[in-house]
This record gives sequence, C-alpha cells and structure tokens, in this order.
Amino acid sequence: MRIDILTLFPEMFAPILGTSIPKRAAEKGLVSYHLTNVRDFADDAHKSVDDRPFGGGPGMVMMCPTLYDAVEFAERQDPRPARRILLSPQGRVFDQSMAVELSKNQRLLFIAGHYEGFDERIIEGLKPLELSIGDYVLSGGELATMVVVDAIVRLLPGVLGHEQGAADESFAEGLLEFPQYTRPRDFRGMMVPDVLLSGNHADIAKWRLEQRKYRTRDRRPDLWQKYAGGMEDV
Ligand code: 4FV
Repeated sequence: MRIDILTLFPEMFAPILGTSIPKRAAEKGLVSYHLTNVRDFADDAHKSVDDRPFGGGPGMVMMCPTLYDAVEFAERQDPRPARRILLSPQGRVFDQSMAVELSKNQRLLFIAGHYEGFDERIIEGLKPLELSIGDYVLSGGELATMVVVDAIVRLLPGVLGHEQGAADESFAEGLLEFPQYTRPRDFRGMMVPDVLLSGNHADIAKWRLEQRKYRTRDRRPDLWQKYAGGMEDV
C-alpha cells in the first residue's frame, strides 16, 4: 500500500511512522509513506496557503489553488489511483469497520488541514472521503491522520504476527474486549479470577463473553443497542 500525506507540518510524522508497527510494516515493504508539504505549492511571496473567509468570521481558510496543486502533484508520483481522505470534524466518524474497508485499498492520500478548515470547493472538486476521529476540535488534521494510518496499517496482511490478538476482534463483533490478566497471580491482594487459572477453556470462553456483554451494556449503550437490539439479556 502507498500512503501519501499532504500536510503543512511533515516533521510531525517521522516519530509516529518511524516507530513500532508502522515502521516495521514499511521495513517489510508492506507500505510506503510519502509526505508532501502543501506550502511548497504556494506561489505568492508570502508562501500563503490560507486566506480570510468570505462573509467574514474568525480564523483563516485553506485555499483551493495550493491544495489542488499539491494533490495533483502527489498523485502524479505514482500511476495507482489514490483514495482521497480529508480529515475534518464534519466527516463520518472513523471506526474499526472503516479501517478494515480502507485497508483494502492500494493507495491512500490523506489531506491534513489547519486553521478554521478548507474552502468547500476542495471537497466539492476533489471529492475526498471526509473522516472525523471524533466530536472535538484539533489544532490540525495531522494527529487525526496518524490515528487513521495506524489503525489501517496494522490490518495489512503480514504486518501483525503474534501481536494479532483479541484486540482486533474488538468492535468486529460489536462488543468491547474482555478483561485481560497476566502474572503475578496476586498483585497487592488483587487476584486473577479463578476461572482463568482453571484450564477449563469452555468456562473461560463463557466468562469472557459474559464480561464482554456486561462491559458493553454498562459502558457503551450505543454499541449494546446495535449488538443486542435493546434486548435485555442475550
Ligand atoms: C478533526 C477531527 C479536527 C479542525 C480544524 C483541524 C481540525 C483544523 N479532524 N477529526 N476531530 N480537525 O478537529 O479529524 O483544520
């Protein structure tokens, strides 16, 4: 998979993409990262990429010409068509099923914004998939891009070895994960549940499913509604 990232702060990405699983995935040749600084496409003396909003109001808006030039330049660097993804609070809220779906693409191109947001014609013309990582306002799209890239890259075949674990089933079945325990058995008087030490795999599986249901019902009524369709005890 080829991942292009268009940003005003390319220096933010090296620590994240150059560490742990995202790094190893690139070392294995399963993904390549390509950073493009949008400001390199500003053609006025002040290298400006943003301007005041028509109609007034606070803040600045990212301009069309610079961003279009940056996208078209990045896309010319590889013949494979790119799935354009723009990070913004107005987007669909990202989740595991979207990570799975996006991990099936050959090429992704992320547009990370700053300021108040984007000139609407960037969305109208470039028709990116608008993604939000949650209902809060960040100072830029870079952190959101890193979150989405991390969630996708770890799903690429061959990236995760034995790490591929229970966590990945999370959400896949619509339930939160069961509680995990490891040594020591007794930590400051807090014991590991006996069932997990029983060796009885049927009992362990039963207990874990009960825990997943209880946690989901208790902590995520939205997920429980989807899973249990509101039925009390399933
Ligand atoms: C955001 C989010 C987000 C809004 C203005 C960057 C900021 C600035 N992106 N999920 N939540 N973006 O807050 O994706 O452009």
